[in-house]
Formats: sequence, structure tokens, C-alpha cells
Amino acid sequence: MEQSLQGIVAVLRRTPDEGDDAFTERTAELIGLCEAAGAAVQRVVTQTRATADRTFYVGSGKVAEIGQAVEATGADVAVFDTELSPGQIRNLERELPCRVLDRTQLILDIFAQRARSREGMLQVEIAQLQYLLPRLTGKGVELSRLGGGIGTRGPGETKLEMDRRRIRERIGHLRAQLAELERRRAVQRGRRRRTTPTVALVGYTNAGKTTLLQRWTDDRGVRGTVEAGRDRLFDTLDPLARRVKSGATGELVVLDTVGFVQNLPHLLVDAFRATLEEAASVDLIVHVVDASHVTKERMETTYQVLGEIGALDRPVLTFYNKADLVDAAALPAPDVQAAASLYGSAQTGTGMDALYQAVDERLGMDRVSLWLSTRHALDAEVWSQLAKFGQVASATSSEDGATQIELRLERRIVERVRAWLGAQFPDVRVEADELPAMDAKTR
Ligand SMILES: Nc1nc2c(ncn2[C@@H]2O[C@H](COP(=O)(O)OP(=O)(O)OP(=O)(O)O)[C@@H](O)[C@H]2O)c(=O)[nH]1
Ligand SMILES: [Mg+2]
Repeated sequence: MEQSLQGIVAVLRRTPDEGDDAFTERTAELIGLCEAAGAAVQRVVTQTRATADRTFYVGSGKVAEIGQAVEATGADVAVFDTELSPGQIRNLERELPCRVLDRTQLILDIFAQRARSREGMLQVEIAQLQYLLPRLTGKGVELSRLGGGIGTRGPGETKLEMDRRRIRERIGHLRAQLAELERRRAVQRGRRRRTTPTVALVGYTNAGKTTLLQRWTDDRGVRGTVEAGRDRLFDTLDPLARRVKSGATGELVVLDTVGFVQNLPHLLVDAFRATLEEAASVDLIVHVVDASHVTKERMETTYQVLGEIGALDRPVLTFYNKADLVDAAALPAPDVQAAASLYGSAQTGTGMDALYQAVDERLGMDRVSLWLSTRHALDAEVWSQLAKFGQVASATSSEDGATQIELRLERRIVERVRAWLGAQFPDVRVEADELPAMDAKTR
């Protein structure tokens, strides 16, 4: 669908205690979000004010100034960098000669434009309807104003006539469809996880997660390629999984995920809970950070979302990406919340081998030797099971009738294999190579 670029007047309220850097950052991010939605910010209006106005969010004098800015620029939409109450939106739209969107709607709009998978579309529509529900005044007309975002891809349009009851029914219906999709995916995931360790790339939007997955796939991919990430906020919406080689002969699955942003609207976290939880129920999280753009708020955002989806018990490796843009002396300090921090550039490829190695080590993908000896007979079934665990490096029989075997296998399965051997052969003796210490966080 071809759409003309909409003009925007962006409105931010600043509290007296917000620092210059934080405010500049927030302004740039709002402009980035508008661009990501396919619109251009023509003017930025700010007001420093300790508390929000109940009626208009900003003071009434400021509303007049916003009105003038809209007239002067011919803007179509005023975007407020906050979540407005239903009343505030109504009051502002009465005073201003244009539509009013808040930050939540703006982000919903971007998600609606990006969603490609069935699941993503269901999740976005649920979030959009949840947003609308308390904002309906009972008239379809209101819905059409609120339903359309910048790309006018809101749930509105075809559903203008829906009232509250119908919207609730629709949400219920969408949730049921989503639950069915998720149930099926959980089955597939169960199959995959039993055999292959999984790593999720998480982090702030535009940090370079997709670029990192692309590089990883180019370097070590088993099959499939990855399309380049684009320089825009919320480029990736649907999770993408790729198999890559790991350790000597192993494989792992790397998942790309939707990026986070400060104050990610709650209804989106809720709607995307299943997807986010899948990304979080992995063996290892690689937290991708833009090293040229590190702020306390951004670092905390990732950990806050990880906390909300119950993923803080996973081990985390932090990868400071885009190190090519930063002087070595100005690189950020290690992330104290992560098990380890690494530095590099997914674009130039520096630091990637160290990252792969750190991931392999954390996951126990490196190979160790296990020596076992037993006097029991080893039938074909046992031999074939041993071959599944790893590689039989040598097998000898001693004079007393015991068989001795050296098995080379991935460190991560040593304990499982040891338990299996114990159950098969009560007399088995098992000795392992010097195993690198497994700390409590690695499972
Ligand atoms: N200079 C530099 N640019 C990079 C690097 N890695 C990624 N980029 C650029 O940063 C932009 C965003 O990269 P993506 O890989 O799309 O970021 P993302 O984390 O997947 O973003 P979302 O999907 O929006 O969450 C793109 O323009 C990349 O080319 C890097 O190491 N160095
Ligand atoms: Mg991406």
C-alpha cells in the first residue's frame, strides 16, 4: 500500500530533574520511532513541567503553541511521548487541528506494519484492541480516529462498527487462535530443545542483533541465510531461528528476537509474552548492546523486560557490538549483571571468534574424554547408543574380561551419560578428563 509521508509535531514533557543527555536521547528516540512508523517529524515542542496536566498532559498555553506548530508546518498528527489517558486524547483532539497519537499507539503502529507471521499479526491485533477498549465512547466514529495510526493500519477500518462487546468477543477469539498456534509451536520446540542447545540474541532495538545472527550464519551456519538488518527501530518483529555449528561437531540454534525500547508498552509485552518467553527459555542469552550508545536506561530496559518474562535465571553473556564506532579507550565497562562481557563488531567481524568460543564454553559444547570399564557384555544396542552420545575413540578388552572404552563427547552431556551408564551396568567405572569447572549458572 502506497502512503504519503505524514508530517508530525512531536511533543515531549521534561521534568526539571531529567538530565540533558537523557532528554536528548529520548527526543532522538521519539523521532526514530516516528520515522520507523513511516512519518517525518517537522517540529519538536517541549515543556518543562514537574507533573502532567490532568486535562491536556501539557499546560493549556502549550496546547495553543502545539496548535500553531501544526498550522505552520501542515502536520497531520501530534505525537506525545507518553501514554495519554483516554480523556487527555479527547481533550487534545478537540483543541488541536490534527489527530493525536501517544507513544503506545505509535509503537503499536510500527508493530502492525512490521508483523508478517500469523502469530505476530494476532499478537499485534490483540494489543491494538486492548488499547482501544477503554478508549471507546460508544461511537464508531471515535474508533476510526483512534484505530488508525500513522500507517492507518489500526484494527479500525474494516471494523469501525464494532462496539465494546464485539471487541471483547474478538479479543477472546484471537486469543484462542493464538493459544492454538502456541501450543503447536511448544511441541516443535520441545522436539528441537531435547537435542540442540539454544541461544537467544536479546537487547535494545537497533543494537545489531540481526546483523550478529547474519554474521554468525555466514561464519558457521548449517543452512539458510539471514537478511541484513536495517537501520530503523523495531526492524525485526518475528523471531527467526538459525542453526550454526558449535564446538568440534555440535550444533546450536540461535534465535533473533524483537528489540526492546524504554517504556515498552505493557500491553505489547503482554501480547508478545509467549514469543518473548520462548526467546527467554533458552540455554544462554546473548545480550547485544550498541557500544556506541550505552546508557544506564538502555541496559536496565533489557534486564527489566527479562525480569518481566521470568528469564533472569538464565546465564547472560553481554556482547558490546559496534565497537568499530568507538575508540578503544572509550569502550564501556563490563556489564556487571552478565556472566562475562565481550567486545566486537558484527559488521566488521572483529571479536566474533571470541564470542563463539565463549558461547561454546558456556554451553559445554567442547569435547572431553570419558573412560568407562565394565565386565558386562556390550550388545549392539549399547554400542549404537554410545555412538549417539559421542565418538568411541578406543575400545580394549583386558585379561580379566572387562571392556574399556574411551568416549569423546560434549561436556554438556557428561552427567547424563554417566547416569545412563550407571543404570545399564551396575559395576561400571567412569572417569572423565579434567572437566573445566562448571559454575552454578551453567546448566
Ligand atoms: N558500525 C556498525 N554498525 C552495525 C554493527 N552491527 C549492526 N550495525 C548496523 O546497525 C543497524 C541495526 O542493525 P540490526 O542488526 O538491524 O539491529 P537489531 O538489533 O536487529 O534491531 P531491531 O531488529 O530493530 O531490534 C543496521 O544499520 C546495521 O547495519 C556494527 O558492528 N558496526
Ligand atoms: Mg533485528
